[in-house]
Amino acid sequence: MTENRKDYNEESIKVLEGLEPVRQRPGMYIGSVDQRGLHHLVYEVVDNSIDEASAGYCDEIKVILHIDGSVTIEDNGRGIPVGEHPVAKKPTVEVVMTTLHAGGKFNSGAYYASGGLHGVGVSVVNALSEYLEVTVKRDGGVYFQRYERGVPVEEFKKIGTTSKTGTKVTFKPDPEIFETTEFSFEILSKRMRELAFLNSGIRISIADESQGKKNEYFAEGGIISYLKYLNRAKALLIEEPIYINGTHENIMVEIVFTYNDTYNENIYSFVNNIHTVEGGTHEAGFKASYTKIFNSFINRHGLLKEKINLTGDDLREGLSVIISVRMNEPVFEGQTKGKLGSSQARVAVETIMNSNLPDFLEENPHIVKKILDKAVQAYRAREAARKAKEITRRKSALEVSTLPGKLADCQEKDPSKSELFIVEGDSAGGSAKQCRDRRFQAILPLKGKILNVEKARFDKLLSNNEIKNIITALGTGIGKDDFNIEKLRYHKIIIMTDADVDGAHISTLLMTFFFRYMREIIERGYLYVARPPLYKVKKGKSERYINDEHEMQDFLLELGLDGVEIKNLSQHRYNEVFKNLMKFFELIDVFSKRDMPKDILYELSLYEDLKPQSLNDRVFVENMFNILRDKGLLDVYKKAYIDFNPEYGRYNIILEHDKGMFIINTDFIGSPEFKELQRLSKFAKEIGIDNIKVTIDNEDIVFEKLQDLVSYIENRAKKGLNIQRYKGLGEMNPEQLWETTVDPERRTLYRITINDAEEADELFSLLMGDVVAPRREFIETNALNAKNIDI
Ligand code: 0RA
Repeated sequence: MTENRKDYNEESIKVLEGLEPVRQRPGMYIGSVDQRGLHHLVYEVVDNSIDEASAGYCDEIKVILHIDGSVTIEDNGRGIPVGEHPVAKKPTVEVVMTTLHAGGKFNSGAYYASGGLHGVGVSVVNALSEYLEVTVKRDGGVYFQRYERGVPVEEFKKIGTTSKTGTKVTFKPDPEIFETTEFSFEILSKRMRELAFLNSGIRISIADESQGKKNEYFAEGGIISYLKYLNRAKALLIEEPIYINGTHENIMVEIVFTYNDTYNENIYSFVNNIHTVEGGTHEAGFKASYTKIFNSFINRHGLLKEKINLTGDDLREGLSVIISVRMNEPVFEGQTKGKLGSSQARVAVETIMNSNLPDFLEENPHIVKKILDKAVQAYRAREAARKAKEITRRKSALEVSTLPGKLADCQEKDPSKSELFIVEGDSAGGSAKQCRDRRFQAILPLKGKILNVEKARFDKLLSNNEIKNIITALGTGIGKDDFNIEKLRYHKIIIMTDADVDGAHISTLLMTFFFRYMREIIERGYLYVARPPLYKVKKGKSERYINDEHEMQDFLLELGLDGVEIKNLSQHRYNEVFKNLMKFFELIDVFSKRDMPKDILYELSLYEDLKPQSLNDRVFVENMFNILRDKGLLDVYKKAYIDFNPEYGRYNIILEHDKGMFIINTDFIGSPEFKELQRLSKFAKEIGIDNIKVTIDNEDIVFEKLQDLVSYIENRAKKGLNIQRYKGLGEMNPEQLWETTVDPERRTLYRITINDAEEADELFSLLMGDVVAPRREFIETNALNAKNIDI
């Protein structure tokens, strides 16, 4: 990858322009300001670390999601150059962080190929962050700078000494810019796994501090092991995947493929580590050359006795392939920029295929035989289906095309104003029919489980009644030649199932169906899942539906605080103060589960003015140490002492116990988690730390400890309360179903993305496939958080 490398140093980073345009038109730089754009911020920084790894200088990348919504990306690469930039006369780190395109990536020649959908550099991340902090270890020093909304708020400076190298970036996306600022551990994990497979030899970990979750990825076999991973739940026709690679006109091509026993083709393609969901020139090149090479091989050797013409579709039935291309300045097209447009990639893929695959086929006749057997089977099935379809076509030409009897259609004819609910079960379907607004809402009930689309070939799928009903209701037709999105009768298709395992199964199955056979419906954003309320709560005679955990907390607090009077807190503060106190103690609990001492955390969070810089001052640290000791909080430790750490030039408190140690240092005091504790502790100070006087239902009570009061209020709410985890749609009468799930004004819908559907598809193979081990593993790892199955 580095054949064209020039020396890369301060000089090769060019200064272009300031960051204001980025904040003014963020979409131009990161695509969008929704969840997608938000996650791209992380990818942008990680891609820089991956570049370091590709250049051979980095083998470890850590991603940490923090409690305040910030994220840290740390690598052990060379570190951003810390010297003065020769042109800008400023520290190079500051130039890299505050200047557009200063990463050197647009300076062709320095990096051979770099990642990042937009390849815009970390400065864009900086511009779009409420704050960003960078720590660089390089040239024997530790350097630090902080920025807010892209502007430095302090000098770039050396804060310590070290023999290590690397870059650590922590940033918090700006809520003024992004529609949502909540990172998804799952989405990021999936990407990190993908990156670990695409760049073998790098150890990539991702942790979520607030949930105490952690994943680690490391793959030695590159895309070969990725292909095996993707097919782990499937029976393979060819045990050892076929791997082809080469370089053509400066474009690196890697291809690996195998066959499984399903009837689908699965093509995963990448350009510079970016998953091209919509395919493009590299996929087209693969398909064209694959068909051509096989057909000329068959002809040359006279392999097929009958004169049949195998199409690409026949040859690719059951094919599972990964195509990875690396090139300079790829061009992306399509609705979501997920399609490669560069024509050179097509040529490169075809060239590499032509110079490798024919030889492989010559040398491996037994593999060729397996592939041809499968393709001939596909051919025969396709011929049979074509004949059957011709008959049904002729028949339906005579009949008026009739909508399924079970469909309760709407009056509206304009698809953009019409909705279709696909409802699990006849009884919920009945309720939905009663409560809907028939002017624009149509209902289609489904009976029980629909067909396993994974294991069905196209013709069998079409003979299934439930599937047939869906297809006719939608009006689009199905299959390569017949599907027409312009004929779609509803632009909102809403899957509505029970919140139990069966319901999850059915919605997974439906998503898989749409993903495989009507992908465009998902791409256009027409597919949704209904979100019925999570809980039904009853107190006395009143009943209420609750949509999420937040609403539940609000409701419990409202009940718990009813009839309570707190002496030194004014009434209008009750709700906010208690909400934050509940968070405060929850957070301490989370910490303590990770072996941090509850009582010390509590004490430290109340300590005035405790900042990382406080640790510069030996006297300050000694005072703090003495307070902890005098309160008896250090008694449980085998050894407790103050130590000096040169990396930050600061004093640390080290507490040793039998199993390990707890260290109060810069990393801990400066962590977003500790800062959040400090923020929340203000509410504790507002109400009082101890001996809190309270009147409850006209009775005076003194709570010695704050935590006791908070738990008391929490438990008080739950008395006499009937909380029912809401399971079936059938538990609601039509009126309730309308209020909670069907009424556009009050319901919550979740729009399915291609990513969701792809995951559903994968999950589906795991649950339905023939291979037992991964299914067992899946069920075991998910048994603990089974509630997540409720979609
Ligand atoms: C500019 C130049 C060099 C490396 C980097 C930036 C760099 C950026 C990031 C962002 C996250 N991790 C990073 N690691 C490196 C090249 C340095 C050299 O030539 O020594």
